[in-house]
Amino acid sequence: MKSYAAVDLGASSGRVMVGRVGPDRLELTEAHRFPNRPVRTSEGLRWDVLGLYAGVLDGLRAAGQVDSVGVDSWAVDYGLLDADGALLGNPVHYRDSRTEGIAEKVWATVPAEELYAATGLQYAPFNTLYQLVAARHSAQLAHAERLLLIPDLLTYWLTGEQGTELTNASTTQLVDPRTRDWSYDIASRLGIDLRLFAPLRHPGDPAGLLRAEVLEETGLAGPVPVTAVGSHDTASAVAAVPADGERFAYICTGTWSLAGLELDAPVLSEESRAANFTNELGLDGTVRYLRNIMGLWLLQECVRAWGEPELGPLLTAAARVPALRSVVDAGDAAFLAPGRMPERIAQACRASGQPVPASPAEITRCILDSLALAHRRAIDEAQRLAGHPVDVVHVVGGGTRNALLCQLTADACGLPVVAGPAEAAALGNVLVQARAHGLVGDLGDGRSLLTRTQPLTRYEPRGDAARWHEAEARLTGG
Ligand code: ADP
Ligand code: LRH
Repeated sequence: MKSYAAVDLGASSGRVMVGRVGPDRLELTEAHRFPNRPVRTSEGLRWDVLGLYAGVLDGLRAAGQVDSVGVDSWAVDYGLLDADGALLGNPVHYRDSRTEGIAEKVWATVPAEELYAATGLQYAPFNTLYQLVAARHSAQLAHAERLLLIPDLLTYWLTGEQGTELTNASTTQLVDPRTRDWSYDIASRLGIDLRLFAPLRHPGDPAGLLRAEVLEETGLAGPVPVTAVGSHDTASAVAAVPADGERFAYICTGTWSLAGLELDAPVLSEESRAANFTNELGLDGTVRYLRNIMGLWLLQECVRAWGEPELGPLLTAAARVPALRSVVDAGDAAFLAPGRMPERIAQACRASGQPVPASPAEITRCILDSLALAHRRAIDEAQRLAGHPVDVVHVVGGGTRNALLCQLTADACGLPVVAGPAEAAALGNVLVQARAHGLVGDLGDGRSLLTRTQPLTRYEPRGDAARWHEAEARLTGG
């Protein structure tokens, strides 16, 4: 058996997981989990990246001796380094308001249609491209010699080596999904200097060795290699979807719901742009064709506002609330910013003339019904736009621990849901490391290993399609 440490930083928590891999065996244990709490400073919303790095070091110490380490995290955000390699400021959080109104400025130079045709990325205000345009006149960017995406920044701190891992680079909106290389034309028209980025590296590439200080701090015996993985957490999570064949859809449910398909080539049609589907790059030449849905962020923010009650009793109470009384558009970017979430959800229900949920149980039910409805729309539309029909929906990520959400998703989609693994991103991270060291084969081999070794739960649709159709019509006016 070989051991791999998967550092997986989600927007709500970071964890260091240990994957033990051997012939027909794959076991995952949690070495350390720590909260990821953004901080609002006088400058705006920032990631506490040093706190996260400290959590990573604690996690590696708890993990014990491993054969390699891989790092993945949420997408799009970055740290800037000066000429000495020192971090310039705290990385800006993608929910920070600095990108408001920036897209219109970008589209005046490169029309939205052209941008989509060149990069395949859905419009999201926080795509790195918009962040860089928003920061254009900042002193930090003026002094920056290097931009490292968050997992690449942590890898740099662990190893001293710099690179830009491709799956996460594809979320910058500066990569062409056909060539899987930088989109030089888009960058130059927007005045973005691609020399800021370190050379591209690919999942499976070596990313250096743990530095001597890191070995000392974690108690590990060197040399310990760091291996580039699908460093976008969603790339790692999709690599760990325990699917058989091609006729499947997936939903990565955590802070976000990322719902869509795995394809061989991007879909760059105007219809696809209008439907706001993205084409992110995955392992082995695959494309993640998906839509971002607000996800369990809606619930996380309500739970924060309610003083952090336990999820179990809240979900039990929500299951008793009548279904589909009120739904909101869980794809609406109006829910992106933090704060006052229960009021904002109630207000959206009031504005659309639906009953206004009041108690935590009612609001939770409204969120889960709305997420299931958004899952249904994304999966229906993805199949149509890509001409790629599916028979099953795989749900992975923290939301698989929410049985009500999984059942509602099966009901809404009218398809069986196979839920699990909950720690898909960490498993995808481990599988890429194991593969780089010759222990597992291609994407399909990894998936079949997961099917054989990980506990999965199946939810059958309960056949109330008309009710979901009616609820959808409430939102679309159709
Ligand atoms: P991220 O990687 O974006 O931080 P995760 O994949 O860790 O997100 O998922 C976090 C979400 O999982 C939480 O917001 C919560 O709604 C859900 N979750 C976690 N544990 C449980 C649980 N025991 N029961 C129900 N839901 C849970
Ligand atoms: C999920 C995720 C998602 C991105 C968002 C910024 O953690 O990486 O795929 O769109 O964060």
